[in-house]
Amino acid sequence: MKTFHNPMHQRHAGRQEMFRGRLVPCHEVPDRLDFVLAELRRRAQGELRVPSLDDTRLEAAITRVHDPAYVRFLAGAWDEWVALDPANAGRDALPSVWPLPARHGFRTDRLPENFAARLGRFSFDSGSPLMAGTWVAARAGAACAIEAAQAVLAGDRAAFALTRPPGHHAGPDYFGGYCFLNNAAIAAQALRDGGHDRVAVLDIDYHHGNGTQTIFYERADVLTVSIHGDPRTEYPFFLGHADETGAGDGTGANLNLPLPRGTGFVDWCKALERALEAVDGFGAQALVVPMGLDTFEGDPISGFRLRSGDYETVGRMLAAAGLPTVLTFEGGYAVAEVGTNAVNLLEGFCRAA
Ligand code: OKP
Ligand code: ZN
Repeated sequence: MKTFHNPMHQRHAGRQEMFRGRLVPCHEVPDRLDFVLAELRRRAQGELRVPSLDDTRLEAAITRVHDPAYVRFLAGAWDEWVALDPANAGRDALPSVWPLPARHGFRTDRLPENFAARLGRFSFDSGSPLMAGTWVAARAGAACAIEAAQAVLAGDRAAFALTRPPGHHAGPDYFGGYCFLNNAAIAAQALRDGGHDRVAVLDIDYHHGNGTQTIFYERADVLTVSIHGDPRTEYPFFLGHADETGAGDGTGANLNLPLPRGTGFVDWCKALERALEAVDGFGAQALVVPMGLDTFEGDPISGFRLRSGDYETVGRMLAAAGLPTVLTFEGGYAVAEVGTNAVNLLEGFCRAA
């Protein structure tokens, strides 16, 4: 399996995120990706590629799922932040004020001039520091997702987009949950645009993929399925509930399988079987898997209990769907084990493919 990775990811290295009233060191660190890369090399798994997509095509693919005003904001955000105060060059930008659309009925087309206000307008939490290298890293990550989709469109059975920052929390016009561009959604759309009429996204990260769900919520051509910690107690709280099944044309094309904190592999697997049945029932021609490894028992911010060996089984089960598959790297914060777990999954997939 080809792995597309972005060396630019290193330039996104947030210092601190807001957690329970304090600024704490970021969990989403560059080492995560480098440990996966090292393990891929150590086990000689697949072929490593750096994307070479040109800017025009990249921009076009990104704006297929993200609002152009949001993309413009991200592209200029760091310069605006530093222009507020030269001392900001040594600090990350963290949002601190958010619009409340339901209560205020605010007009999404009226953008505040104030940068702090726009930072809130285009985000949903304070866990995602934006820094000098964020945009270049996020763009290079999206390029990996697009090239992975292109490899699959060209006939590869599967491809892996080894990206940072992650993507599945990023919505049409907002960042949050460490995510800026929704790599999985961009890949799914690239597969649609490349000729697959029906595409499924099966999100196996511990956290609900709220951004991906929202992007495709009213569409009949992309099924979104997610297995995750129950949002009644787990981040991102406001989406990911079992009764969210899609709307409009997309009615019936969203499936959430929330599980309680503490769930182990046996019950998690049952949910994966249900998810795969839904993918099959939908008649998907291609599959995108936002691949979070934060379901691991040793993950510092999550609550499921999968073990390292289980990921091989997960890979086999995903491959058994028999579909051209793009996998995108999402969560997984047990840094020392994330490489083993990721490559176990990829090897399981390759063995069963
Ligand atoms: C990203 B991914 C809120 C921070 C809460 C955010 C977790 C993001 C997980 N201030 N934690 O799905 O692995
Ligand atoms: Zn996660």
